[in-house]
Amino acid sequence: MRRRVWMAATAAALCAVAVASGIATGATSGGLGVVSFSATYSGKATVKVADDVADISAQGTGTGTVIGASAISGKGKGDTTKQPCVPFTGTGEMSANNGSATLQFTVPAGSSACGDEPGKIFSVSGRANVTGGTGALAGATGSLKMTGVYDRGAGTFQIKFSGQLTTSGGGGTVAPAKTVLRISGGLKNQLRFSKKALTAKAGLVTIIMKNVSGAPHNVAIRNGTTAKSKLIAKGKVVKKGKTSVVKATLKKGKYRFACTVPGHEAAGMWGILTVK
Ligand SMILES: [Cu+2]
Repeated sequence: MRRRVWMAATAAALCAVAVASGIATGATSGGLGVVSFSATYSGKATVKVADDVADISAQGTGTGTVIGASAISGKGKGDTTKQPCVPFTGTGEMSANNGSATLQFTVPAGSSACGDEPGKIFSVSGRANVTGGTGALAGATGSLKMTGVYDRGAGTFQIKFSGQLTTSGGGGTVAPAKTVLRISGGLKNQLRFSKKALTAKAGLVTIIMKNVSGAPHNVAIRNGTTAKSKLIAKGKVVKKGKTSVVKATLKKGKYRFACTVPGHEAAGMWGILTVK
C-alpha cells in the first residue's frame, strides 16, 4: 500500500514536469497564426503524498522550436488511490531564458502517470492546454500532447511536447521597439547635423530634427550607408525653429540619415544610423 501511494505521487510529479515542458514548447513555436512545434525538457520533480493526494512540484530546462533555451515549472495534484495509473491535473508556466516569451498552461483531467511493476519508472501521457502567454507567445492557445518518463529513484524526468499553438493577431510577435532620436541641423549655419552617428533598436525609428539655421533643411533615411542608397522615408523641409520628422520601421543594419535639400548632403549634412 505504501509503495503504491509513492508510485502515484511520483506519477503526479512526472505529470507536472510534463506539463511544464509543454509550455516551453509552445513558447518556442510562438509566432503569428498557427504554429507547429515540438520541444523536450528534463529536470527534477518532487512529490509529497498525504491523504491519498500527491502534491507535485517540477522544474526543468530544455529547448523548443521557437522559444529556444527555456525553463519550465509546474505544480499539480495526483489521486494516489488509482493504480497503476495515477490521474493528475496541474498548472505550469514556461519562460524563455532571454525573456522573450512566457507560456501558461493547465493539465486537464485525462492525463496520467503509470508506474512499472516495482514502481520505479513511470510513463507519463496527457495533454497541456495552453491558456495564454506573453511576448512572442502573447495570446497563445492550443492543446499539446505530452509524453515522458519519470524516474522515481533519481527524482528526474524527461518529457516531450508536440502539437500546435495559435497566437493572437499582432500579439503573436514581440512588440517591436520604438526609438525616438532628436538632433538639430544647421548649427552655426553649417551644413551639418548635431550628430554624425545615431543608434536605435530594430523596430520603429523616429528622427526628429530641429532646424537651427537660416537655411531650409529636412532629415531623411537611406536604405544603406552611401549618398546613393535609396531613400526609405523623408521628413518635410522646414525653416529655422521648426522640426522635420522622419519615421521608418528598420531591421538590424546600417543606414544613412541625411538632408535631401540639393547640395546639403554632399556638403556634409548626413550621418550613420546603426540599428541593433
Ligand atoms: Cu539641409
